[in-house]
Amino acid sequence: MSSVYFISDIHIHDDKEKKAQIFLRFLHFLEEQRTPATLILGGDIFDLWLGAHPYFKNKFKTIVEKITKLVRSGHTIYYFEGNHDLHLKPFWQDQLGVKVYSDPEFFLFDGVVVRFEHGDQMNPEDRGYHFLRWFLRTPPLRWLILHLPSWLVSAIGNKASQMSRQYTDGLRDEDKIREFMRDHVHRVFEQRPFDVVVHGHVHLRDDYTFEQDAKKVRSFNLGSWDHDSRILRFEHGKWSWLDLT
Ligand SMILES: [Mn+2]
Repeated sequence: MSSVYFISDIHIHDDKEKKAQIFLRFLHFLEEQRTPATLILGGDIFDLWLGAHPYFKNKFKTIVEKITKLVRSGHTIYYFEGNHDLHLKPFWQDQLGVKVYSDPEFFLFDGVVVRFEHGDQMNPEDRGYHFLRWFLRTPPLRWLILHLPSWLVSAIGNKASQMSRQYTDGLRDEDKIREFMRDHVHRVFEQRPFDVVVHGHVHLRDDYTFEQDAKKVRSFNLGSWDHDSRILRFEHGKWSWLDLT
């Protein structure tokens, strides 16, 4: 099968910043490949994207145009909602043809069972966030986010995004993050096994191999684009990091 690429947590603020340019260069590289690829956008690609508002479509116009071209030329793109980009279906799925997920999903790539999730449900102690996640996805809130005027949504969203960042920065005990991340992986493996699990959200790049139920399992965290720009690639049965920095 063709190559599969996993990207998350770029946190793009606008089309012109360096991270956005690197991402666009990568999308351009995909466009030039002879065989269509599979691209998994793992959430928090944008620092803020809510619903289908023209505000976001205009702000990230060049990226949207590039993704539209990729879908039209046969590439498969999946978008997992993060905690900075949500209620994506009306625009990203219904208009652009990108399949949107808001929960973990299983894929079969070259006979390898891969579980993907954004990763915002990995920390069981994070009860406040789990409530917020549920609340933001209830029908009334969904309706509000989709129908409030763009300026109001972006104002509220920017504030929420700031708070979320302060929260993430405040929690930089890397050993602790690694611990709850790996605990989570063992726990979900018991619910439904896989060969590889890929996640993002905690901004801590990780490549962890373990054995469970006599099976060798691998877990990747995609890290963030704060210091470098890496993409995880699955090609010809092998996993590797692609450094775009
Ligand atoms: Mn996140």
